[in-house]
Amino acid sequence: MFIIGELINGMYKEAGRAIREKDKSVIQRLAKRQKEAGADALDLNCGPVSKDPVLDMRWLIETVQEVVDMPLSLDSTKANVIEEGLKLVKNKAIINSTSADSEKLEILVPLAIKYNASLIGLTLDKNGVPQDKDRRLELAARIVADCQEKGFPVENLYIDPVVLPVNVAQNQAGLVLEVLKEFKIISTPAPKTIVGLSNISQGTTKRRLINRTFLSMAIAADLDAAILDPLDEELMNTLITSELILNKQIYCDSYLDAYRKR
Ligand code: THG
Repeated sequence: MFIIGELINGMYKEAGRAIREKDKSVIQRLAKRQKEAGADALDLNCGPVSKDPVLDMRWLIETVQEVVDMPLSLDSTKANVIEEGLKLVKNKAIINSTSADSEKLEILVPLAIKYNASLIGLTLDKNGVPQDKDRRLELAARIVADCQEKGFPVENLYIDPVVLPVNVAQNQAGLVLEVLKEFKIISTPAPKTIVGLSNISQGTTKRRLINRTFLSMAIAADLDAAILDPLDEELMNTLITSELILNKQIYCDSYLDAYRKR
């Protein structure tokens, strides 16, 4: 499982304040702690209320790169924020994200090629997030076809079915688990799959329990990557144990410690 740490996001109170006040130490601590906890990459998101997202994204990238050297996921709905960010990323970049809209694909697929970045494609368009599997598959196929046409390697494409909170869209979680497997038969080679895990529990009172239960099920549905909170220790233990049970890690009595020491 490729783990993208979600904590540097203006949606969080602590990170939001640090971004507004340009408080480097808070962001740098979040970067180092997520890496130590097992993150393979860090998601950077200025948050919904950023007044100058280009400036904030540049500041986040530079601040994080002073203390860690790892792939960075540039999380913004604005293509120009991603484009300006890509110029600064030293390690690998992940574009988070494009939708299935042609205006987005026309800009972001060529940028992914130019910067040798990975690309996350959300199965949504101007009409919003589809509520059924067929429409999600159709939008995923549109993104895959566009990448193939433009010469972007589909192995570097992550399809995201867009996870909705279980308290407002309870029937969607099961559909997302099913469609994760179906994305794999769109093309050969297949695209990879990813979810924003914490979406599933937003607004609920049992957030961590819901997150780790859903993650375990998604791993059983062959999920390749997740944006999640790597500081949630029970979540990380569930992730490692799920991979063990699916024979993706070798069993020993101390498998949790062995995984962490890799
Ligand atoms: N797919 C992709 N990218 C994504 C998402 C996705 N990026 C953003 C998001 N979804 C994943 N990251 C988060 C980060 C925080 C929360 C949820 C998902 C979250 N935050 C608390 C809340 O809103 O309740 C903040 C509260 C606090 O201050 O503690 O839940 O799906 N490609």
